[in-house]
Amino acid sequence: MSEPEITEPQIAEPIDTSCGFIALVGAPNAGKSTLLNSLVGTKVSIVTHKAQTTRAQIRGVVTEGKAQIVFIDTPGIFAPKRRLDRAMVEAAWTASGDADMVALIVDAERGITEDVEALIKGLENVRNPRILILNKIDLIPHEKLLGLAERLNGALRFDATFMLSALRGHGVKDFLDWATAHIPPGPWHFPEDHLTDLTLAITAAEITREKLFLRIHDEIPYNATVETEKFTIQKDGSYRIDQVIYVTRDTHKKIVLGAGGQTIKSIGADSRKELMEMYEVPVHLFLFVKVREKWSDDPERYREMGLEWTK
Ligand SMILES: Nc1nc2c(ncn2[C@@H]2O[C@H](COP(=O)(O)OP(=O)(O)OP(=O)(O)O)[C@@H](O)[C@H]2O)c(=O)[nH]1
Ligand SMILES: [Mg+2]
Repeated sequence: MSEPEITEPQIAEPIDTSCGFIALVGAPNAGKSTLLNSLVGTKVSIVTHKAQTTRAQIRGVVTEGKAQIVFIDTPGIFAPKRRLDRAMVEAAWTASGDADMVALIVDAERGITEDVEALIKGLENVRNPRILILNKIDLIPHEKLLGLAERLNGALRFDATFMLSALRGHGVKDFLDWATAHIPPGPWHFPEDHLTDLTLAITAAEITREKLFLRIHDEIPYNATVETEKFTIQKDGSYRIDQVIYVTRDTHKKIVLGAGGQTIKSIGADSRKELMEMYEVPVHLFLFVKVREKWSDDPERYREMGLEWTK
C-alpha cells in the first residue's frame, strides 16, 4: 500500500478588497440620478426636471483603490396608482432591501414632504446601515439645513448624514470617501473599468426617453416607453439603432410626430447627438412611433425595462 500523499493545509488568501452595494432611494425628483452620475463621474442614468424619470434600477460602479461600490439608482418612491407606478416603487424597495447600505436622498429645498414621511416609515424595516443625504444644498441657506438634518435624524436613526449638491458636485467626495471606508470586505463584482451593467441597447433607449421627457409636456411621456429593437455595429464602426416609442393613443402619436414629423425629428436629433458623444462613433438612429394602447399591461414591456410585472 502506498503512503497517502500529504498535502499542505489550504489557507484561503486574505481578501484585501472591499465591495458593497448602496441603494439610492428617495422621493421623485430628489436628485438620485444626478447623484449617481456625479459619483460615477459620467452619465449613467437619465435626468430631467420632471418627477418619475427613472423607471428601473440603474447600477453605477465606482472603483477606487481596493474598494468597489455599486450604487443603485432607483425610481422615486411615491404613492403609486397605476401598474407601472407600482412596479417602479417595488423596484426601489427591492433595491433597498437587497443592498448593503441604503442612502435616503432628500431634496433639502422641499424638506419633509408626505413622500419623505412614507419613506422614513418604510426604511424603519431596513436593517442595514442607513445614510441620510440632504441634496440641493445650493438652493437653501445653511441654517435651514441643520434644522432639517436634526428633524430627520430625530425621526429615524441614520449612521451618517451628508449635505451635498449632486448637481454642482459639492460634498459628493465626502460621501464617497465615507462609503469607501465602510463597505464590507469582499471580492469585486465588476472589472475595474466597468461603469454600469446597462447594455448599449438599454442606454440608447433611455437617452431617447430622456429627450421625449424634455421635449414633450403634459402626460404623454409618462404613458410612453422606448425600446431599442435593433442595435447593429456596422462594418465601418458606426452604430445603427432602430427604436420604437410606444404610446397609448393615436392622439399621442400625432403629438410625438408633430406637424410634418418635426417633433420626432428633433427628439431623434437630440438623442443621436448625445449617443454620438457618448460612444464616440457615428450613430444612425431610426425612430418609429407605435400605438399600443395597453403596453403598460404587457409583461414583455416590463421585462424590457427590467421591472417585475405583477398582477
Ligand atoms: N439645484 C440643484 N438641482 C439639482 C441637484 N440635484 C439634482 N437637481 C435637479 O433636480 C432635478 C431632478 O433630478 P434627478 O436626478 O432626475 O432626480 P431623481 O431623484 O433621479 O428623479 P426621479 O428619477 O424622477 O425619481 C433635475 O432638474 C436636476 O438637475 C442639486 O444638487 N441642486
Ligand atoms: Mg432618477
